Amino acid sequence: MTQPNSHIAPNETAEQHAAFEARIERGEKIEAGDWMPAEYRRQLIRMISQHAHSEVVGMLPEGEWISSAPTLKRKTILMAKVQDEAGHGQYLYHAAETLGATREGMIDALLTRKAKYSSIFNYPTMSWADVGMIGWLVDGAAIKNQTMLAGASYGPYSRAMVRICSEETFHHKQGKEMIVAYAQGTPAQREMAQDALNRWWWPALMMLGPHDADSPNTGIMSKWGVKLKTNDEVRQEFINEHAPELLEAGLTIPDPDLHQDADGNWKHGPINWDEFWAVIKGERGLGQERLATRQAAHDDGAWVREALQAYTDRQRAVAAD
Ligand code: FAQ
Repeated sequence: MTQPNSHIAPNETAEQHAAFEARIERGEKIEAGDWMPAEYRRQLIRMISQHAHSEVVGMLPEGEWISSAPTLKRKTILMAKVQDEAGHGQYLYHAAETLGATREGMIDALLTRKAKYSSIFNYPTMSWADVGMIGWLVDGAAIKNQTMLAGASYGPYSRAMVRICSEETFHHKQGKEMIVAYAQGTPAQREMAQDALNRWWWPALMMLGPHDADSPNTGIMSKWGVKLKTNDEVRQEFINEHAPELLEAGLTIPDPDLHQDADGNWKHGPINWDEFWAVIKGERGLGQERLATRQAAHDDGAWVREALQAYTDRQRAVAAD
């Protein structure tokens, strides 16, 4: 007996799904006006909007350090990086809007916790070295994931990823440059870099999502050509690149079980998934504070939205006359 396809909505047919999947199989991009299963649309809105929220909330941990940057050069670089993240949020909200999501709906979902954002941004930035470690590890993990997503089957998302990845590559380089300099600097700088690695290593591994066996969305997202690699595959790529580089910089990775296997893959010890889920739910870390900050920014921006609406209404009235 053939298994019924649970992703076929009542008003969809198996033939429509087969034609859609054949397009993906041929490597065609799905564009905004094309027919797509309702579940494909739902999954993309979920993932792209959460990605957009992550970019915007992701401005907060680093933004806190702009006024305390040690030199003018470092301050300018950090300001540019934080502004880039706002731009990434903007591209991604637009990509989700091509699927029918509204900006108001997405922001409301963020502020009411119906939508998630990346766990990594609920960790505090406790020293200046955290800014470098975020660039090296968090942007490093984000790039591994997003280079894969640049090949995603949905055209507007994949094209946004190409632009975002080129900017994230610069972020990654500046973070690595900063940490390597501190790791080879004064004893106090070395200690600051090591302390930052101790706190960011495990959250960086977690941000790439639960193990494949615990990832309910990977199956359908892989079948429909959105995720071209699984969470564990991307995590392995991330560790293989970053573990040897961190060790070469003279730092110690805070995982006593970390080792290279016969195939040359760096294998990590057990990840604390209880911490991961608690951080996402806002039970640990800065989840409550981050959302309160976003809520305040949203409230403060109400007059801008009202002014834009008034301007649009007036333009429409003039056009109607
Ligand atoms: N945090 O079934 P899966 C950045 C949720 S951007 C919170 O494996 P999926 C740039 C997941 O949503 C970083 N929640 O899910 C930057 C799902 O819940 P749902 C963000 C997480 O979607 C750098 C549930 O767990 N990147 O860093 C997390 O197949 C520096 C089950 O998980 C993206 O968003 C997590 N870490 O795979 C900015 C990329 N992991 O929605 C500033 C796009 C999982 O069913 C400074 N997203 N969950 O309620 C993705 O690639 C995927 O969504 C994954 C998760 C890989 C994150």
